[in-house]
Amino acid sequence: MQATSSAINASSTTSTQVSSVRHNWTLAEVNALFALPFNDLLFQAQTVHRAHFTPNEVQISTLLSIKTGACAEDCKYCPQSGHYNTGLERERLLEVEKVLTQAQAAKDKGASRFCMGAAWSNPKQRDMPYIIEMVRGVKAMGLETCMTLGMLDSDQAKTLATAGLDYYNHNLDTSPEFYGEIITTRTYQDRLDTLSHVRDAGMKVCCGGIVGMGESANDRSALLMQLANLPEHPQSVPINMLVKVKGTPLENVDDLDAFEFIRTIAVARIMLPESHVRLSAGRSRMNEQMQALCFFAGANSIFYGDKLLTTENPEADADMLLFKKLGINPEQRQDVSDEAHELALADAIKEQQNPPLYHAAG
Ligand code: SAM
Ligand code: DTB
Ligand code: SF4
Repeated sequence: MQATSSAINASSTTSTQVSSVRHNWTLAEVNALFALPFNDLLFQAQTVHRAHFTPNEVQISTLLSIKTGACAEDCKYCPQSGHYNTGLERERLLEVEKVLTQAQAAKDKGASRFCMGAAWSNPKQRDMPYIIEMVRGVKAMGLETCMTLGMLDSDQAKTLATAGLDYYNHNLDTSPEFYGEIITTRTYQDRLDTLSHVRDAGMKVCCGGIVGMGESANDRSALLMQLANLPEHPQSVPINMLVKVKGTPLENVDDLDAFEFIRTIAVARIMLPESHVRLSAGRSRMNEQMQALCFFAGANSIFYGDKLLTTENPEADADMLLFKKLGINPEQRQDVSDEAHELALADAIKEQQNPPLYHAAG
């Protein structure tokens, strides 16, 4: 990609200017950042990063699939969609006790946040008591909690917030223009509505997307523009590289150029200066040097543990070794202490003394 004259203007903008939190990005401005010479872009991203975060710290989250496969949605990238035959073994909602055992193992391995994901379009009311027990139990262990359960209505968002859920993950996935090529069973607006329920309920938002799905460079810019122009920047922004799974419609899509991926991280860092940018799915196919460049470009969060939801992730030991080589330290959890959370914690500790719930429904 060649540097254009507008890109040169973006390059000469001072880091103070580019690092302010803005919600009025234009596509031309985002494209100009992407078009910067690689070193100029990475230098700018690293400068913004250092203005907002402790350098050499990376937040680590561990994922668990609490309900696997047979999803009603038709997301073309997803091994869990019931529309495609990926040979994935379906699993009903896990028992609360099993989830807590996994959370403890993640904590023992050093994770500060535990993210629970379900292959649902949206949670059903009958599932909510179990979900709430999971949030309370994981919180009581001193871990931050995150869930991704599909669309939420405003009551469900409030219920989860009251139970003490810290983060809700719901991705925009791609640009509004490319979205219809990837998902037909729910709209972009449905996603924006869920995000607004999550924000209104007072939870932190984890929202990002996937690249490498055959989208154009303009689509990547438009996705970042959507994220940065939300009423509040998501506190956490996962940038996933498509994991190509056999049986999904995207299994044979062309690889995205590695530099284009690193540029996407850098532009995200500049546009979302106060957000944690997560180097998310796809790390298993990235070598150490590529991951190191992503950290230099401003990624400061990863999924940690040898499995994402259903696909592989680097071994935890390999990640710790990489951190050691790079002088990176895992970020300590940021303490959240509001009244609702304190109450949830006390409740959870009390409920730990009662027998756990077992779930029969799917
Ligand atoms: N079912 C819920 C939903 O979609 O809202 C939550 C779980 S879903 C698996 C969470 C996110 O995982 C998706 O929005 C997508 O961004 C990401 N994801 C799923 N399959 C992926 C793949 N093959 N490669 C990269 N990211 C993927
Ligand atoms: C996100 O943005 N990426 C994670 C998490 N949020 C839930 C999921 C990645 C899933 C990759 C495919 C799989 O393992 O099933
Ligand atoms: Fe279902 Fe989520 Fe996969 Fe889409 S991404 S098919 S909603 S599990």
